[in-house]
Amino acid sequence: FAAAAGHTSLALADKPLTIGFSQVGAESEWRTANTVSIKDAAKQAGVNLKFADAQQKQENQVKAIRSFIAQKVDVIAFSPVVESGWDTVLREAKAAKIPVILTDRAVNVSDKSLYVTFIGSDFVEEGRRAARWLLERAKTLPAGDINIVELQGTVGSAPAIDRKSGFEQEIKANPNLKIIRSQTGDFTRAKGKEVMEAFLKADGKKINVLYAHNDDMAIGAIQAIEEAGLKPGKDILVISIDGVKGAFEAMMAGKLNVTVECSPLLGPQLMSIARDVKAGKPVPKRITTEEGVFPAEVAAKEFPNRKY
Ligand code: GYE
Repeated sequence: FAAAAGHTSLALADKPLTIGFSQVGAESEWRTANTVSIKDAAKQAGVNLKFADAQQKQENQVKAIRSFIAQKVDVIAFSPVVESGWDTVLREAKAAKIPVILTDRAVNVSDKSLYVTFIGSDFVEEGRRAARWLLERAKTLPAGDINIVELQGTVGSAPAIDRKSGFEQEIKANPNLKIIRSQTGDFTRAKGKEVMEAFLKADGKKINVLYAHNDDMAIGAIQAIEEAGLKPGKDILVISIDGVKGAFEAMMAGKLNVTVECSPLLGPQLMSIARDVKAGKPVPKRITTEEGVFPAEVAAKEFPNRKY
């Protein structure tokens, strides 16, 4: 061992950064792409990544974070499934002097020093963008009420809360736009389909527009619309958020009208910020992802450029 001592100290100096990451789950195409991005970026950056999938359950995330604290990781990062209920475990991380980075979703804590930074999209703006597309489209529709049904994301999650409020703020500009039903589909295809079936049973032909908080729920709902003998994209306009490949395919098939982009490719940014945090460099408290809006008309042209 003595002979190897020199190597050992070198290895210690180069000790790779260890990040404990608690992921929400695998509920959507978005989430799968996000996980791939984080794992790939960690590999590329030589980061030792401890990855835990919480299967959409906050209690599993709390457990994962506690285990990262026990393992004394350098940095804890996580995408909080819901906004509230994080104070205790984040205080434990702070007491252990382990910095916390939020990715993708925000938390609602009174003490903002419980996390160093939040990297992710502006979900309120995404909701506004979805509504703005509809406000424009509404100008071409016959006069009278435009009945909207809404598929919300996971109850209590930042994207569900914010996408709802951004959309509602904006559609007020046209009093004919009315949300007649709104229910959660938990960001999954299966639930999106199930809830849309219930909407169709209740209101059938009255429904003019579906606003889904993510593409997966929209894709599930499209199936329900077709099974009900209606044409998604025509009889019922379909608006969603994320911009995953499945959404572009649905647009090219004429079944989805628009998707508002929300990028899951947060891995590289997370690795470089984690390094800065570990090195004691100051980082911005909020890092907002830049994204666009893709209506069906540009889907075929944009499809080859899509990375998720
Ligand atoms: O829109 C949805 C996913 O938090 C932005 O979570 C993310 C959302 C995304 O399941 O597809």
